[in-house]
Amino acid sequence: MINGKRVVVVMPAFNAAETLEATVRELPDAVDECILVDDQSSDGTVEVAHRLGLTVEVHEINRGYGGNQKTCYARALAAGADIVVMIHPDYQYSPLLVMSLAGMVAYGEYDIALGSRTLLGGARRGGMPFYKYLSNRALTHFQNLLTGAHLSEYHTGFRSFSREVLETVPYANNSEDFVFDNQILAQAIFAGARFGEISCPTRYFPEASSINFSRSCVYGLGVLKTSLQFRLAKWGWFRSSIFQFPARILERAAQPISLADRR
Ligand SMILES: Nc1nc2c(ncn2[C@@H]2O[C@H](COP(=O)(O)OP(=O)(O)O)[C@@H](O)[C@H]2O)c(=O)[nH]1
Ligand SMILES: [Mg+2]
Repeated sequence: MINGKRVVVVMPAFNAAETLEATVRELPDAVDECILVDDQSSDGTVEVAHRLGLTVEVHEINRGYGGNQKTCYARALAAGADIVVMIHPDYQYSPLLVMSLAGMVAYGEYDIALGSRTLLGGARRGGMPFYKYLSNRALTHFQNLLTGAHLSEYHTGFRSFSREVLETVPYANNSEDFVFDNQILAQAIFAGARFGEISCPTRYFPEASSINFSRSCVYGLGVLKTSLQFRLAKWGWFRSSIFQFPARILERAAQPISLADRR
């Protein structure tokens, strides 16, 4: 609990048996519930999760990282979350900062808070490969131009959301693949959500990073497409399925006001 709000941590997991315990052990006591969704891991992720006392949900088929997050958010909302914090179970991000991210939303200042690896320059220090760093910076710059937001990065796997954001954005329409991460941020910007950021150390080691060069390229192209879709939707020229909002949001999306003002 923080400020009377129920904090639920969600972990989209795929072969995280080696790193899960280290991640969970650093979760602050104030976290109310931790839900792990397993996407048909072939290692002992599910057994470790049960042993650590997490709430566990197992996909019957491998759906992908985006499909995994869809289940994570649906389960967190069903579990009564006021604040949902996603952190990867690969110990790449710092669980010690979970309540910092949650607090930025729980006290009402922001609708979404991101743990940024590029703010204050931690990404390269943490071992992010140079090509990932370069594409992160280039894609972020491009997205900032097209969305008008000024985020330091769009690609972190460490985020907190208010319940209202997750009930507002049509994330079920998003990709089942990695670009889900990018689409949900674009949707939130479209809806006028208020974004906050903190710096977050990152750790790159073999178990923390499985996305190879070709999958990164597919992701990068998806990011470009998402940004263009955002711009077209914003101009009212073409609204792709990921920007199919209820009419009340569309009317107000024209003005950059916060979700909090929309009640
Ligand atoms: N559901 C699902 N998740 C995946 C898959 N591959 C990776 N992940 C998860 O996606 C997240 C990001 O992938 P990761 O390899 O750590 O990427 P990187 O750290 O950005 O290089 C991790 O939490 C993985 O567990 C997959 O095929 N399916
Ligand atoms: Mg990782």
